[in-house]
Amino acid sequence: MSNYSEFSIKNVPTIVLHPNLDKIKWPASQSPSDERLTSSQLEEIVGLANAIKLDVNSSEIINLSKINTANFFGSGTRERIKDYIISRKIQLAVINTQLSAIQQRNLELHWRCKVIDRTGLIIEIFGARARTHEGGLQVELASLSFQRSRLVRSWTHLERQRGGGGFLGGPGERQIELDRRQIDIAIEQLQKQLKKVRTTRQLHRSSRKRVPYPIVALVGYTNAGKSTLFNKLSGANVTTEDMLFATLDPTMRKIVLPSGKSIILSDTVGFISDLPTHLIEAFKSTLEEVQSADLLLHVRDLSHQDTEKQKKDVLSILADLGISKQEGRLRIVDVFNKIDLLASESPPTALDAADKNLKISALTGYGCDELLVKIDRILSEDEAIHSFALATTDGAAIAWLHENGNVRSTETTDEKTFIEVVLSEKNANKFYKNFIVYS
Ligand SMILES: Nc1nc2c(ncn2[C@@H]2O[C@H](COP(=O)(O)OP(=O)(O)O)[C@@H](O)[C@H]2O)c(=O)[nH]1
Ligand SMILES: [Mg+2]
Repeated sequence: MSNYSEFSIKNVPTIVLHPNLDKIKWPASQSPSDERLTSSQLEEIVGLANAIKLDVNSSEIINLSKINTANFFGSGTRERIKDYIISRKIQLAVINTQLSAIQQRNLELHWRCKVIDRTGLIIEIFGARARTHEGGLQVELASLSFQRSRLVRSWTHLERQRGGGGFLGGPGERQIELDRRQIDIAIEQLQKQLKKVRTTRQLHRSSRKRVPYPIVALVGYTNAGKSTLFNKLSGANVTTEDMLFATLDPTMRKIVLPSGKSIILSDTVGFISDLPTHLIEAFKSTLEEVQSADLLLHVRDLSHQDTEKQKKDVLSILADLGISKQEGRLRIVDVFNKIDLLASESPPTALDAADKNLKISALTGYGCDELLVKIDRILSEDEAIHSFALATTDGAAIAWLHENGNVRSTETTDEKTFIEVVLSEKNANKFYKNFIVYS
């Protein structure tokens, strides 16, 4: 995954800890079918940390039989991790759970490094990925609500402390009440801004659509292999012009298909299991380009034991965004990845149904050429050659065809311009709707 992103926390030495709380009684509502293997939960959080280029030195499952209110971990674990942090000069600890503000602060004091929890990490990722003004505002809003919820928690804590005459009583309640009011004002302002931005969103979208290439977006679960595939497909033929494009937006690249047709390939954050509800809006805003895509490649980790459940989750989130297989012209195509891991075993049922062109290994490159051919075919499925006779003075229509179609020939007389052009069905309809056509 080369030159992929440039964030300030890039390459920070990091330790990732996944507290396994299975030994603690869970509410009955948590059905056993929702349980995922602890190891795949660890894998997911490491994948998330990698997504923003943290340098993960070490990752570990820590079995807990109870949670320490003040420090989250018991003292034995805390000391052991501290030794590791000091010896390896770790600067960031990511804990895959929800920490209270007090727990976070105490761990930071004890370990002398920055500590963030699952929600904190997800907010970092969304912040790094927010592409539009609206997306940025959404993430800021999520971040403020997160801060506010933690203020409330530490406030109750302080109140308890004062009752016992503790030294934390001093700055307490009043300051926190002020902080809270400030956050509320900021939240209110953000919500107003968001409302304004939303009303002009349609405008933004149509200007984005001016990119004269079809957009193919990679969607799927975290760790499915989207970024690996993105780099594989775009790595082979990156020109200087594409590099410029890549620095402007590292998650979108122009690639050329075997037919010579150019497309924009778009990588996405990916779906995250158990996404905290107050982050859902922010998450959706990272998927804006998905809504204007011409084709979605649903990258699936075929080696994952939950691959079918993951597929359902992804389709339901897409449906939430108003995207479904039946709707409109958008196509969703499953791409079966990590086939290299299955080679020796008997293939699962999902694989039997898979189009043989779409079994790939993003890592080894197996099947990637066939995938490009397949994309080519799907995108040209609804294309047809159209012949138009336009008024020669109708510069706008002629320019539009050049921009949105593949012009095969033109012939100009004083009055009329004859154009033969390959158009997708969508663009042909658009053209008939917006321009006067003589025949
Ligand atoms: N064995 C194998 N590993 C893969 C393949 N594709 C991706 N991976 C690995 O899966 C992990 C997650 O990949 P990544 O592209 O970051 O997933 P993303 O979260 O969907 O963007 C990385 O460790 C990749 O090296 C594949 O085809 N085979
Ligand atoms: Mg990725």
